[in-house]
Amino acid sequence: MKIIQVTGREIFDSRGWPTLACDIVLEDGVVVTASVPSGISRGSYEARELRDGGKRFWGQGVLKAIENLEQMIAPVLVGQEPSAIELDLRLLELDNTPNKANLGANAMLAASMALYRAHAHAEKIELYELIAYACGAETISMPFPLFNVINGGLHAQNQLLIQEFMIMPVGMPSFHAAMEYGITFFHELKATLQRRGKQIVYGEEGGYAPSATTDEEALDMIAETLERLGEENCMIALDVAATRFYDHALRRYIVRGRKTGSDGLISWYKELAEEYPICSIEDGLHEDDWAGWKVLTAELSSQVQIVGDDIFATNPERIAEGIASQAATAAIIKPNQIGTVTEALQAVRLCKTGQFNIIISHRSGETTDDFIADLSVGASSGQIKAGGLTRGERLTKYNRLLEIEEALSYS
Ligand code: 2PG
Ligand code: MG
Repeated sequence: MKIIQVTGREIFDSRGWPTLACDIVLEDGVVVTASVPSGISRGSYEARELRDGGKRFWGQGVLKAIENLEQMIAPVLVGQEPSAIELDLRLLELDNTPNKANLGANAMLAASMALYRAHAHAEKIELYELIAYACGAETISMPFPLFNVINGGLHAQNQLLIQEFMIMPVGMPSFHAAMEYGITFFHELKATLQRRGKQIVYGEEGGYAPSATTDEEALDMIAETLERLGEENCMIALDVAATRFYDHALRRYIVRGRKTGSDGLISWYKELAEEYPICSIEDGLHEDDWAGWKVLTAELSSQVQIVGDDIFATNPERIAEGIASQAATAAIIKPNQIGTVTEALQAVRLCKTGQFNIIISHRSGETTDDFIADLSVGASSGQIKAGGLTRGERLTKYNRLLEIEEALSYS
């Protein structure tokens, strides 16, 4: 089943910015499609997303990336069997840069995701089965979801420092049950917000974005809702996204107008973990603060999962360093931070060998592509964060997980 055509298309993401879709046409006439997301709170170690520059869409167009896809990537793929890993490796050779600066990580990832879909189709298997095979895994499992219920930081127009307040239903018998809890919580949280006179506003990732004067106020509203629903079934997870408020010139974090070092933030996290049922803290410190990360992990990891996002950027080399130096206990995996699905799977395998937990993650600018749902099942990642419980581009990932769980229950 050979590839007969590869084309790209400029589409628009959940924030109304251009992004890229790739269509691969196979010999049997089937067309598989994939589209790539884009983040706002991006780390500096992420692979390079190619944007056009110039005036059109304030420089954000992706026509150059499409040109690369059609003029440089397509000739490598057309006429070949859609063997995803092999072709991803060919694309890496073709790009031949450490950060995808030649072809563009967006052009490469669109092709890579579409290749995985084409490969699964050619083998007549599900995408998550192909991913499990590519991970060398014999079994698969459904992930625990981290639902983003309150948005702050760069994802909302409010005063909250912390970017994502998430809930993680635990001890649930199934993904369906976790989803039922999440949805119920989300509607109950709306009632809590309304009772406190908050306007119902949504953030970039489909959680609420209330005006709250402190992060503790947001946590109180979540805790109050948890109490009503039975808190023994649910924990709180945070993505602080601290890279954003680190001032490199001052070498200090700027927290509500006050300067602090990593020690100040670590003490704050300890207090929060005492006060609230927090099970996970992502990007508690900035992407270069390796010394601080080691202290954070030493002091808090017995109680809380310490998750690296910007610091690792789904880069196997950086994750290996994180494992070796005990700078965290978990890594976020976002395929567009590294540029190909095959490298994201390498990162997954590395985490497993090094006993790091894994959270497969969406981006704030998303499309309706549900690839990461299959990725989380095939890679048996254990955890996934795909945003809040409104907005189609978020729900499509959760709904695909419901579909997979149902299919697995019949097999
Ligand atoms: C994050 C992500 C996704 P963004 O920091 O984890 O939630 O945000 O896509 O804006 O980088
Ligand atoms: Mg993050």
